[in-house]
Amino acid sequence: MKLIQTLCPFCGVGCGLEIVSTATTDQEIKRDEQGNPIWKVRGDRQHPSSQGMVCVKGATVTESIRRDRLLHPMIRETLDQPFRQVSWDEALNLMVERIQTVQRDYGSDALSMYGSGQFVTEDYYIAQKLMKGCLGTNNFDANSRLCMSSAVSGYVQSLGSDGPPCCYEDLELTDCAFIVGSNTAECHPIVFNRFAKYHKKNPDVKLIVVDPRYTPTAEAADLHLPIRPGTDIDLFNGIGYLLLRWGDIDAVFIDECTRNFQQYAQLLQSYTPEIVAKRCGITIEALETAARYWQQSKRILSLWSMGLNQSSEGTAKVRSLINLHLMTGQIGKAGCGPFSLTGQPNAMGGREAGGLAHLLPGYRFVNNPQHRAEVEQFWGIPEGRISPTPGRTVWDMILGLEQDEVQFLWIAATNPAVSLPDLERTKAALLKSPFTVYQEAYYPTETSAYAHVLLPATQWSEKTGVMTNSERRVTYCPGFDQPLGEARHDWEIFAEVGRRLGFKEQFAFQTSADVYAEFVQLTSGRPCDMSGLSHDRLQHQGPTQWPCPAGSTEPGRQRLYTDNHFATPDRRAIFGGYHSKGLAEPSDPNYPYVLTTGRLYGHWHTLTRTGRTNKTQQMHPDPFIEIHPKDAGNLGIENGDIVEVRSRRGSCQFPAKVTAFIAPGTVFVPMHWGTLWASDAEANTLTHPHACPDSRQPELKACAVQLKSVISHQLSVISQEVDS
Ligand SMILES: Nc1nc2c(c(=O)[nH]1)N[C@H]1C(S)=C(S)[C@@H](COP(=O)(O)OP(=O)(O)OC[C@H]3O[C@@H](n4cnc5c(=O)[nH]c(N)nc54)[C@H](O)[C@@H]3O)O[C@H]1N2
Ligand SMILES: Nc1nc2c(c(=O)[nH]1)N[C@H]1C(S)=C(S)[C@@H](COP(=O)(O)OP(=O)(O)OC[C@H]3O[C@@H](n4cnc5c(=O)[nH]c(N)nc54)[C@H](O)[C@@H]3O)O[C@H]1N2
Ligand code: SF4
Ligand SMILES: [Mo]
Repeated sequence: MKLIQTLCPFCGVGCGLEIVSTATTDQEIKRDEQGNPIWKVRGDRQHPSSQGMVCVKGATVTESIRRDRLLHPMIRETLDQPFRQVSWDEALNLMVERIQTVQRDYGSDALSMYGSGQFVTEDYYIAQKLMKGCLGTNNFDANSRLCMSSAVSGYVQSLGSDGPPCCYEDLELTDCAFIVGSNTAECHPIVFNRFAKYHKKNPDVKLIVVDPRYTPTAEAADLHLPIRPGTDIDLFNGIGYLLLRWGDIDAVFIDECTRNFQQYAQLLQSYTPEIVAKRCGITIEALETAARYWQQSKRILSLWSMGLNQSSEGTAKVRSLINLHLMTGQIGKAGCGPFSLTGQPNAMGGREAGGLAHLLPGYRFVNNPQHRAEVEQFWGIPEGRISPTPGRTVWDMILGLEQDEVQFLWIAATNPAVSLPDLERTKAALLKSPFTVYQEAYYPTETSAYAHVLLPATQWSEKTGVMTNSERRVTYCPGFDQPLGEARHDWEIFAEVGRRLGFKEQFAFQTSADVYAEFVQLTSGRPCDMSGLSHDRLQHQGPTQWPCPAGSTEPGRQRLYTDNHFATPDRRAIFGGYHSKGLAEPSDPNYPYVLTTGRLYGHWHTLTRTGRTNKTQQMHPDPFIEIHPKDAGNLGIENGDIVEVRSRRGSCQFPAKVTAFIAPGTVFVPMHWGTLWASDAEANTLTHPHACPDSRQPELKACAVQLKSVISHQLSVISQEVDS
């Protein structure tokens, strides 16, 4: 029996999987009609993060991984031509020539790369070494910009460094989980299961869920606060006000371990329960109950994700939540702390490896001269090669295409023609791109229509690398299946282009273990120190949390800041008090509803895998819009009617799901369906790109829309009957 231990390639929970084949020889492996091996998947009981549990996505992952794959490099001169298959040599030569021409004629900043939290750490490291180190432009950004960047900037500004301080064991040690803007039950199911089991067994343990929707997560809550979208800062400040008034603060911790409390306390004065309850659209009693849970809990664990991060004031929201932990001393101890749940399987690894336009490996920053000098020296590149200015965020790349400033765009492991905001504008910009390379596992995706060059990439199961999950745990993921067609590993493609551009020494790697070995050296002495890790150690010791410095015999550290020393220069955490500016695009009489967008349990993002998996496709076959019965009644909309939803940027049509699970005045649309899977149902046709000034993360969670019933359900049933 062949047994492979690896990590689930879907969400940031990072569950351990065991891939099992009962065959003893290659000939005996069971295969489907296309001759692809059929693997059995089960949870890995030895993986400390998931302890043998998996959700439907992990359990069914192998069904889709060999369907509709991109097999060969393809090129075309213009987007209206068909692709023609070419050799790797021809595709790479074309790219290298083009990079050199663009550099000569426009400068390095006309080059941009847009990557993904679905890279392994080795892919990330090589991609940004190529762009930032060798080509001298910081224009490397990742889809984590749409996902985690507010958590990063919130942690950095409040605690001095990125890095979630908590671990999953805290889920089973807390007195109260405060879940904000996270549908954990559907999006981080195994994190949710670990807490839910413990919650059920311990009636004194509380769960507060803050979400404008009554989600499956909210269903399990002792207290659900269905706040108006975008009012989280008011809520946090309202809780802070009450804790301060009741005297339930940790004065010693505040005094010895923090800065700026006085300003924060001053700011809280205007957050009386009356004002806060009104702004948030909840009752004073509900607000007070939430504050009581905070008051009575010795250990309170906040969990958040996109409901806070995807906001034009995402950093302020994250910091306002961290303030509550600082004022109560609820950090650096078992069972408590501000715990950001990462979205993608290796968005954490991306942060470590310098995978955003303002970062360098080892939690360094491009605008820090010392950080640049350290990295330049280590890479053996001339002093001053790394630019001191943060590169283009992904939205800046779109603007750069509009203004002819981006001349070469390289997209890998993400599907921006579905997932970026203001999709009509995004698509128009992509259409205008003089040269786009798209490095993908599948064909087609919505983005392949905008590519001049398609490069076939291997994906999970075929490539070896490491990924870090939300609790800072690093897992070795071996390649256990043959690459399909001519697909190559992402990091190998980046390295090959680097060598062809003349950087032979910088990209002289033989294996991904070599890449990892180089990368971890750059983390030495940094907050995310992984210098003690290697592929070999991870294979033998199993999944390990960082920090894990070289020479240390510790098996990795569970929690950060246990000594109450933070990563700021004076080692104190910093209160950052904010008044909310509200939504970037609030509703108004013309666009009277707030649209929010998000995810469903069985589907993953743009459906490249879960759309090709029977079980998940059957779970959620079609897009829909959730509307509260009151709103539906006012508009004459009934369940199943086709509703036209219009924002200032475009319109879509969805079947209505009339449900009290959404707050009145708010509507919800899943983000999953692009043009290949449904017509006129792309959530991002409606969304806008206004972003947080600090994290530059767009407000994908709220825009103003109008609704109109276009086809009544009754009529559509009749017309279907007539048709047949
Ligand atoms: N099944 C599944 N799981 C996934 C993914 C997937 O595609 N499918 N993707 C992964 C990725 S990359 C990510 S980033 C995570 C995302 O994980 P989550 O953030 O949990 O998922 P979302 O559904 O995007 O949004 C969460 C909730 O935010 C709420 N919300 C909207 N506006 C506000 C607000 O103003 N305040 C508050 N408090 N809440 C608000 C929404 O109603 C929604 O229920 O999931 C990961 N896991
Ligand atoms: N309206 C709205 N929009 C959103 C969000 C939202 O909540 N609402 N959420 C945002 C967030 S948090 C995220 S993370 C993004 C996600 O958005 P995307 O990144 O666009 O979504 P995915 O479908 O995960 O795209 C990943 C692509 O990589 C390919 N792939 C998988 N593995 C590999 C590999 O190893 N190598 C290569 N080269 N390709 C690979 C897959 O086939 C797929 O096409 O969406 C964002 N957009
Ligand atoms: S919870 Fe996330 S990591 Fe775990 S099996 Fe499900 S999708 Fe995979
Ligand atoms: Mo994400």
